[in-house]
Formats: sequence, structure tokens, C-alpha cells
Amino acid sequence: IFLCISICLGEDYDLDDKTGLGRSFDGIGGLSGGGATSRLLVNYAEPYRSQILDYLFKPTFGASLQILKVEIGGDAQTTDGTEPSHMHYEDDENYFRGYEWWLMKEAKKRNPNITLIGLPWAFPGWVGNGENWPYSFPDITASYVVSWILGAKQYHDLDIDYVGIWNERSFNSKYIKLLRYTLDKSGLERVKIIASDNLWEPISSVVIADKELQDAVEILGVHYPGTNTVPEALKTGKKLWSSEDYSTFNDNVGGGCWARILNQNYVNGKMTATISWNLVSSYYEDLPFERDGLMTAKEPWSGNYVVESPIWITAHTTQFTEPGWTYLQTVGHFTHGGSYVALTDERGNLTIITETMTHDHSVCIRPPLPSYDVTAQNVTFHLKGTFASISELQVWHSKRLHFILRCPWSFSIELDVDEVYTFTTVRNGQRGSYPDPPPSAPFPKSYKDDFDVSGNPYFSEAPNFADQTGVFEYFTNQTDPGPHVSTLRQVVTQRPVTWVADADQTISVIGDYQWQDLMVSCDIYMESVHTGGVFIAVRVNKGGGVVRSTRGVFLWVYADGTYKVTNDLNGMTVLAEGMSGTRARVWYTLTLTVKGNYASADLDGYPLWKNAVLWEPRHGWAAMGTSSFELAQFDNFAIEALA
Ligand code: 147
Repeated sequence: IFLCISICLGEDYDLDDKTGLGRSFDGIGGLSGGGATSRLLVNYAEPYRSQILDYLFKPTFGASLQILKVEIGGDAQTTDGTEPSHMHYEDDENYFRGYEWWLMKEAKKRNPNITLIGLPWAFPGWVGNGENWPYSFPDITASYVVSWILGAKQYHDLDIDYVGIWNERSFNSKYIKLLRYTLDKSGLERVKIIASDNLWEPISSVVIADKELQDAVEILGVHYPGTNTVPEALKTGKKLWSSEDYSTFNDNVGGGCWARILNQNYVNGKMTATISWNLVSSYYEDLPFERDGLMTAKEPWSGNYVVESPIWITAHTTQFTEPGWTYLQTVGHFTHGGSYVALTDERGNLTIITETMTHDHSVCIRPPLPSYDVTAQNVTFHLKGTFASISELQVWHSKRLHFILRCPWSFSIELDVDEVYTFTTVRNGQRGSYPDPPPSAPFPKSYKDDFDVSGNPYFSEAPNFADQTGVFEYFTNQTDPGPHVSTLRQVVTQRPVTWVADADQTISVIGDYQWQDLMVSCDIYMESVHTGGVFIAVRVNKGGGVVRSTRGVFLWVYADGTYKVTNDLNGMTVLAEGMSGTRARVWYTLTLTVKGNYASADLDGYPLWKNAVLWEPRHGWAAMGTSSFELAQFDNFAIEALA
């Protein structure tokens, strides 16, 4: 593939620093959240969990990520589930919920220099003070966000480097300035603001027109820019980041998308950081945006995970650069398609990355990709300026051939289509590897959880439950000793300031989406005296942003002494209803069995109803939840999948 002698073949490209350098490089990252994208990762057994984290974060091993961005949980649905807030209620503070703290610490353990970013998608209802809007009381919102940053330091010794405004929603100049002011007042001058995690406009024009806002905003962060920027963004003089990008199925086409945008976000759009949504696909595969992560780890019950091509595409840049390196001005497109970038540490090191991705092998989820041609071509790079003295470069190829060039001043290479090369003076690259993980396996057909976690559980949520509206947390009944001391409790009591349309009910799903015939049982305890309502369900067929229209077979009991069987979470289609004698503050055992077209249920072992007839849906997850944003508890959850 490599032709050292054919210097006059093909086109010539200079790599030169004589006339100065380009922009400073800020890194490549992954995004956990927006939402609940790392949910299943935390339940992996060792050594697999650490291996996955190594592939993501360990320097010169795999993706060697330079940035980790996380969601600041807001108790609301944010794509693949909800993430818990550090302040469910106004008088509540707890910095040990969820898994983002843990993830940030695992990332820092491996790479102490990793850049950390926090961004809210949603907020607890009290932040909006009754409105579905976070800017009516901007001081409340600012102090809520700053609490998260202070808590990161105080409880986890994590220094958050950047914070954003409101993911892909409106920004508010007054709020941004107040956030800056609140950060400074809290001793967080070093924490910089990214705005506005949406389109280039209106933030660019508003920043240009408002001097005070200019001072408050450090980074213009844009989403899915299609590698392009706009004149106004350049005019701000700010650093430009693609603060969310990729979101593409992580097969080789996804890898092609990632390779193309990592280079061209700089070449075309002058963006100096690119962050992948998402970091790792660790959510049930039938939730929205299946496998849109740099790798896949969605089977904690089997230990199976897959290191997908975007991991190695990332490595082509990250293993041979560091944030703070500088792009050369001499970057660009090849005559016959594809692109090249080059970066230097200004101390003699040089890293060149080329990509020749064809259109059909590099389409991303969005925006549409105009057609273009790429053909095989010979290119010759001429090393000029301070790079002229480089006499040896390491070569990394996307097919992971590894060989060394000895060709001072210039070198030539035959580039085929759909390839990535790195040519670099950096010598310590590595294709890290571990023995194959266990084979893929379906969710266990027989599953139980009594939620008895002795002492302080490391995670606040029970394994495998994927909250889709509301938040379900481990709970200890301190005042009420008995068989139900350790339970799982739904804790969101007010509709959040939402990012998408959360259901009016709360719901957490679990299990195998292909399950048809099933027996689910659970002990339940309503806490709302007259208005309480709790359900267990099977064949639940939707989650994520469309959770409101979820169908399935739902068995409800209410604190007013009635029960219902409905075909949907909304309760529009009632299959059966009647008296149950249930009330709040009493434990009951619910059992729901569905076989073929028939469903039946028991309350405390006595038949409540039998053989309700249903047609749809044919399969789905098991679930539990409440009829409104209310406190309720669950214990001794058990599933027997029959078919
Ligand atoms: C982004 C969100 O920020 C992420 O949380 C996640 O939902 C991701 C999935 O692709 O998408 O939101 C977008 C949703 C729609 C568009 C752009 C971003 N869109 O249609 O252009």
C-alpha cells in the first residue's frame, strides 16, 4: 500500500507551520445521558465493566476519550429514560444518585486530564415553580445547576470544567449571565460556559450583539452541524465545538460517519471538539436510537459487550494528540475526495489523520449528506517548516496494519476509499484488547429482586430497571420495621420541567422486549391516601420520548378500593375493572399473568379477575409504576417468562 519512492505520483499536499498555525484542539468526547444511555453499564460484573471503561477512557488503549460530557439529571425523560436529580425537592440534596458521578470518577481514574462537562436536559418541577420553563426564576435555576457543580467537588472531588444551559431548547441571556455570576460568586471562576447546545443561531448573533453575554460565554457549542459553521459563529471569535454529534448506528457506516466528521468538523467548520451522542449504548435495544454509541454494552446479565468501529476511529485521533495541541493551517480536502488534518504539540510532534470515506459508507443520522465522490488516489505530503526535520512517522491504518515510514521531508501513500490513516511522531499507540467477553444471551426468563441492599448501596437504582417517567430508588423504611424495610420507591412527586412529553404516570421497564407470555408479581404499597394508584404490567411496548403512548397489559390498584386492567399506560382502553378493597399504607401482592390472548390477576393470592381478552401488543417489557407523580413502594418483584 505504501510507496515511498513514488514521490511524483498523485497530488501534493504541504504540511507547514511557516505561516502560523490554526486553532487549538480541545478534544474528542462521549456523552453519557440525554438520557439514561449508560443505564445498563453500571450493572455489569467485573472484569467486564472495567474492560468497557478501559476501551472508552484508558489512554492509548482504545477510544482514549479526552472529554466526558454527562447529563445533569432532572428526573425527566430525556431520550432513553430518566436520570435522577440531585434535588428532587426544593429542600432535598443528594449527590449519590444515578451513575454519572461514578462514571466521571471511573473516567478520571483512567485519565486524570479528561475534560468534564455537565448539561441539563430537564429540571425537577420545583425549579420551574409550577411552569414547564426554567427561566421564570433564573436565580433558582442557576443555583440549582451550581449546586450540582459544587456537589461534584465536595462529594466526589470532581472538577467540572464546563457547564451548559438547556439542551436543544431556548436559552435566555439573562440566565446565562446570572449563571456566570453565580459560578464566580461560588468560587467557580474556572468553570466555563458552553452555549447553547442547539443551532449556530440565534446564539451567535446574540453573543455578537451583547458584550456582557460575550464575556459570559466561553464556547459556542452546536449540535449535528453537518461539519459546517456560519459566518456569524466565526465572527464571535469564540471557540466552536460540536458539543453533540454522531448519533448513528455503530456499524461500519457509523464508523465512517464518525471518521468523516472528526476530520471535517475542523476542516469545514473550524470546530475544535466533537462529542459523540452517545458514549456507550447501554440501554435496552428496543428503546429509541439503538446502538448510537461508540460501543455497545447492553447485556449486563450476560457480560457480553461489543467494541464497535467508532472506538478505533476515535483512537486514530485521540491516541496521537492531546487537548492543547494545535491544528495546522494546512488542512483540507483531497482532490479526489476525503480530507486530512494535522496537529502539533509545537514541540516537534506531528500527527496527521486522513479519511477517504465514501458517501454511502459515512452517512450520519442527521443532517442529510449531499452526494460527493471519492476515488482511490495517490497523495504526497511534503513536511515543511519545523516538520522538515521529521525523519520517521508511525503509521496506523483503520485495518490496523502497522508499519514505519523512513522517508525524510516527504512521503507518498496510495489511499483507497473508506480508509483512515494516522501518520504520527507519537510512538505509544496501541490497539488495546481483552479476551472476548461472554457470548450474548437474552434477559433471564426467571428473575427476582427483593431490593434488600444491605447498608448503603453504591447505586441508587435497582439493576435492570429502566425508568421512563419518574425515578425509582432504593428506600429504607426506618420507622416501619417488618418484612418491607428495603423497598424500591418512586420518588418524583411533581411533573418535571420536561424535555419531551413524559407520561402523566410514572413507569420503569425491565426485561426482554420479545417476551409474550409472562407472570409478573410484586408487593406494592401506595403512600397517597385517597389518590394513590399503582400498577404492574407486561408486554409494555414503548419507552423514551414516546412513553406517553405506551401500550401493554396494565394491572392497576387504587387507594379508593378499586382495580382496573387497561391496554395502555394512559388508561384509555379498559379491559376489566371492579372493586379490590385496596387502600393506601397497606402492602398487597399483585400477580399478573398473560398467556396468548388472555390475562388474569391475583390480589394477595386471590383471583381478582380472569381471562380478560386482549389482542395487542403481542410482546414487550415488564413494568411497574404509579398512576400519577406520587410516592409509592415496590418489593419482591418477580418475573417468570413462559414463552
Ligand atoms: C438529540 C438529543 O440532544 C439527544 O439527547 C438524543 O436524543 C439525540 C438522539 O439522536 O438527539 O436531539 C436531537 C433530536 C432531533 C434532532 C436533533 C437533535 N433533529 O431532528 O434534528
